[in-house]
Amino acid sequence: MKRIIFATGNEGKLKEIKVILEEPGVEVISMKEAGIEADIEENGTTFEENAVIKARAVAAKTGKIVLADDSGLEIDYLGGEPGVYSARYAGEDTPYTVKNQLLLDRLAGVEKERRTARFVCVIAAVLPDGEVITTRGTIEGYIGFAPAGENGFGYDPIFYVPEYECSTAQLSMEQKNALSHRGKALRAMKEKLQEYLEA
Ligand code: ITT
Repeated sequence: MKRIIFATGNEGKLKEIKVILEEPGVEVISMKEAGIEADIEENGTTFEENAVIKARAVAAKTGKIVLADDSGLEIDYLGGEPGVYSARYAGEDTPYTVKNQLLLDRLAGVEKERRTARFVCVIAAVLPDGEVITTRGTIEGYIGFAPAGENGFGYDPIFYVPEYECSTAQLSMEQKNALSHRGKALRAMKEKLQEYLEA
């Protein structure tokens, strides 16, 4: 059994990641499940930098392959905010009902055409020999006029996709994974790791 340690404390991400990466012979475990504690300071200025910081911090404590995800929501009307600060926007512990409403308020009166946004995800892998690989995925959409849906996590209730004209919180996990930033970045990573996973 190949075990991949995923350097994340975000349960919503972990659920999506397991569905995409796990297959017979490959198991994904969180750093908590691996018994690894790491206090990681995400002080990078890009998704790439932060993903590598997280994967390296955990890789330093194990000889196994470690993956990390750094992701966020870019809203064009707000100059790309909250971007790399998505988790910290309006305070790390502020509930997403509040964060989502704040963003909706900042877009009050803005018509649909100017509410364009995207989710971005960068996956970093640190291999046991120290080699670092990154992959990136995005999904284009727009900020809706009201939150909707109970699935997913974070900003999903306000992020709408033109493919379905509904929020990503209204999609099943399978539907979201097929289109999402994380799905795309993880599938690209899976391909790059194929050799390693088969070994
Ligand atoms: P880890 O660093 O422990 O993985 P985190 O939540 O702090 O967890 P990030 O620093 O990468 O992760 O922040 C990403 C934030 O972007 C996340 O907390 C959400 O607010 C938002 N986000 C990313 N992907 C999302 C998705 O698929 N749906 C909704 N919100 C998402």
